[in-house]
Amino acid sequence: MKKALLIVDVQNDFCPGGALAVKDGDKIIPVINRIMDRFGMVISSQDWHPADSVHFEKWPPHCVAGTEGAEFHPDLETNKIDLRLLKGTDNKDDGYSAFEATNTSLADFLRENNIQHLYVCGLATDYCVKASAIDAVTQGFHTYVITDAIGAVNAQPGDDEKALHEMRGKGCILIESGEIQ
Ligand code: VGL
Ligand code: ZN
Repeated sequence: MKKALLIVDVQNDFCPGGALAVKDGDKIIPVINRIMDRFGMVISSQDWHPADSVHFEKWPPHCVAGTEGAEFHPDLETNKIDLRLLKGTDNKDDGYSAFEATNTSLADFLRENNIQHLYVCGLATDYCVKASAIDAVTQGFHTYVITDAIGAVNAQPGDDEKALHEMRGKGCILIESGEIQ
């Protein structure tokens, strides 16, 4: 069984002090650093928006391409990342899912590398983690969401629970980091 870890948007702007901060978003980073070695393949995604993106009609400006806010959080062990995906790069595109990355096709990459099991962690549970995990299931991958390595925007209270429920309903398997073989 070949498995990959997908680290969604662990970027400065989604961590405390950032433009669209997830509460305690940085607390998941030690968990992610600890589990990376259990995967033969580690893939990251980054929100990478142009400054004039229509996406900023819905959200405060965040993760503008090339800015400090779009960089990985400095605590993330980026030397272990094999593939860096960029998404939301078009000014008409929200790009919530890592499967919408514009520099590489994630689905093609996984198939070419014979990876059938995708483990998803990162930020944010109720947007990009959810969109990525649901796309993964829809594209036929066995998809796991690591519940102690994700964090939600929670624009409305309970959005995190709703997202977990939705992902499970679509066929994602919710697991904790300690359960990963
Ligand atoms: C995200 C809102 C807007 C995310 C990205 O990474 O979950 N959320 N852009
Ligand atoms: Zn965004």
